Amino acid sequence: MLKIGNLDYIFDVLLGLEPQHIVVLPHVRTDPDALGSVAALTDFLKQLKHKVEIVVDEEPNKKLEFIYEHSALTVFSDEYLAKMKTPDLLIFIDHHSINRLNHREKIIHKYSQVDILIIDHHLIEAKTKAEFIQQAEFANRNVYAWIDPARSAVSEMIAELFLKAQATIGETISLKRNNSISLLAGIYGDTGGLRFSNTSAHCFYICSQLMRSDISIDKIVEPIFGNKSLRQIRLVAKIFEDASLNEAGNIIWYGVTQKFLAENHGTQDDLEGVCSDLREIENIDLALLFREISENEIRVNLRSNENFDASILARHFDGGGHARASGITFRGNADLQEIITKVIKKANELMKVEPTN
Ligand SMILES: [Mn+2]
Repeated sequence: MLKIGNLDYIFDVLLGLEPQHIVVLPHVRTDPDALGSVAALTDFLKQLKHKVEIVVDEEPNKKLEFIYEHSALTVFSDEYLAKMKTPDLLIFIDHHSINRLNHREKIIHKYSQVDILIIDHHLIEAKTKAEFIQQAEFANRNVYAWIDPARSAVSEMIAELFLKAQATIGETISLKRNNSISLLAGIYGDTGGLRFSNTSAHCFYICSQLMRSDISIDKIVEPIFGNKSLRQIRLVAKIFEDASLNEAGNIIWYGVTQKFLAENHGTQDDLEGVCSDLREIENIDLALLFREISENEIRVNLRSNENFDASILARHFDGGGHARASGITFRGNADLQEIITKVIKKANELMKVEPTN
């Protein structure tokens, strides 16, 4: 598993910057980890006297507002791009690819020589650091990266930056209560509330440090995992009712059409977490939720257990992610049923050759 950079390296890079204009870019469709790590890192940078902007692709889920309520988010538009001031540094958070920026890819093309700093925990496709840096979007600029797929969440990594700052330059940077809330929310999001296999001893240690800010954990758990409307629960019940199983009974899936959502007065936000819930059924090694986003876009969530590496299946269709949680996006005039058929066929094939551990 390739890792690039480390805490000490990125800490020194950040501390060495002259005060400057920084634009922070989390991945498209922000989740608790992207929002929590971006909010806390932005405050870290502001304490170092930088001028920082966070630019997102779309409005985040309102339920997650408690994570970033102390930060200003700008939703990207072409008007914004036209009057945007040239940044001195661009930061990728919780992803390491221009493909995860969606519309904001235009920022990278417009500022083709501005340095990029990356903090991420997703698996790296490239075999070596040299190969990684060779990607077209990184040409003609400096790239500073700390990418560690062994970390549970980028929020865990940003917490480490704060803890290192407290230990070394405590008078300049402090970890505030709202930073701890953002970071715990990020870790809770990516570990399913410290339940997934990415929850390491180190992750527990970081959480214990963040909990010292006197936080009641239910204030984080409730908005992320609870707080569901009856309408949403009923919609999810229909998905469970009609989900399909493969012959071996270890793969479960459901295709959500736009018609289904409209008939049940549902939104894409209602589907957050549903794939993980499907995976929790006994004997299920892989759960897939196919989501018809528009006529030209179908998105697939994949969740698995230790018997199957979902990222291998995702990468086969140009998707990506982690071994237990991955995603695929199909663009172009795609037929939901055709996509379901071909992804499930491949999943069944891989399931046969995948060694279990
Ligand atoms: Mn993450």
